Amino acid sequence: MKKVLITGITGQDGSFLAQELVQRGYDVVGLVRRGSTPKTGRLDYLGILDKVRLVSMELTEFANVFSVIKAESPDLIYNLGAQSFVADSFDHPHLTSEINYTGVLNILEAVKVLGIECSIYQASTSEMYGDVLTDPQNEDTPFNPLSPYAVAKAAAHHIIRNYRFAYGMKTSNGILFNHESELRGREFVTRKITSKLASIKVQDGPPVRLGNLDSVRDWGYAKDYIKGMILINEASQASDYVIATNTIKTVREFFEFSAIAAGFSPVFEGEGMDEKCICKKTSKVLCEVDKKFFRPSDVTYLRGDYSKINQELGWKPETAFETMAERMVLTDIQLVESGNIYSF
Ligand code: NAP
Ligand code: G4F
Repeated sequence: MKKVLITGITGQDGSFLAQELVQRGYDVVGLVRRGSTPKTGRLDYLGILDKVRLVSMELTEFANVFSVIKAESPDLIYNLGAQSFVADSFDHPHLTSEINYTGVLNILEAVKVLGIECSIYQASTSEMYGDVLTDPQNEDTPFNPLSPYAVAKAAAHHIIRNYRFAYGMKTSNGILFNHESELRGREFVTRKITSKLASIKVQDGPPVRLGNLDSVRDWGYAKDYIKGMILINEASQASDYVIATNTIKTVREFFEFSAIAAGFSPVFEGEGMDEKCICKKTSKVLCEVDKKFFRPSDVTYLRGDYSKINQELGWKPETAFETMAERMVLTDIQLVESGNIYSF
């Protein structure tokens, strides 16, 4: 039985990946950092908390990373642990760099020094393309990052390639475009929208306050992307691959689809900071613009070309945008209605 180490197992991708690997019969070890409360809500929700082994590990502590990798001697590592919220990286650039870059270097050095034969997958990101230099973006598109998060991830991307070329290590980058789900963190715009629409619907909650409604993303469904990660880490040759849908929507469109799925009749009116979304049936204000949610510099357009992974490894997206938005909002309505408070 192959042993897999997953950093970031408590997050959206880590829990879906653990679920998929448990179903496929792997020995799954999840690395978690201590907090004042357990953060295993997603693993619990998926019913796999008792099917994985959790080990304490802080990515920024080299000695800790080294001893855990030495003790576990894994066949595969998925490095999904990160300070993953772009907006937060402007307030915590040092911390973001320590976790998102130095943490990766810690794993690479530990595996190199220990001489362990293992495949390493790094969670790279479309944010590295920043102010995009081609459309769509693929593996050859130069990076032009616009946040401390993206700068740290770009450095991590390069060090993963460097250890592949310099030491022949089996290290791959998955350059994933935004992917969402019912397990997405509530600070990201999609889940913020679906969870707040659910509270408007069920509890007559306040309008959703958002930043740039014109921002464009290539949004896919997280469970589809997990399958791509596994294909990358298990491929015979290490390489770098874009995972995306090659379709785009604005934040405004995501809001509209979700509001319709929740049973509202959304109409946007006004412009700029005065733009609002009203429900035609009830005249209730569903969304307002708030300058607090604009970033010092923002990535306003992303669209990924996934031809390489499609041709070489046979991956393609399976879930339509509308299906994903509907699934998210209906799950959030059900969570609010049942008073079921999971810690995610
Ligand atoms: P997420 O839900 O925010 O999960 C992040 C995980 O990293 C959590 O388990 C978190 O643990 C852990 N973590 C944070 N700091 C850590 C540290 N210092 N030491 C150990 N673990 C730490 O993120 P996600 O959406 O699943 O994304 C997974 C990865 O893919 C991230 O690296 C992200 O940057 C990258 N990515 C995501 C997307 C996307 O659209 N979702 C796209 C491209 C790339 P706690 O539970 O303790 O906070
Ligand atoms: O949902 P977001 O916070 O995701 P963002 O910044 O694209 O980052 C996510 O995807 C990356 C892949 O490209 C990952 F690497 C990263 O870890 C993370 O998973 O914001 C999406 C867009 C931005 O342009 C933002 O300015 O939505 C815009 N937006 C508008 N109003 C908002 C809001 N974003 C958030 N979080 N909250 C708002 O109220």
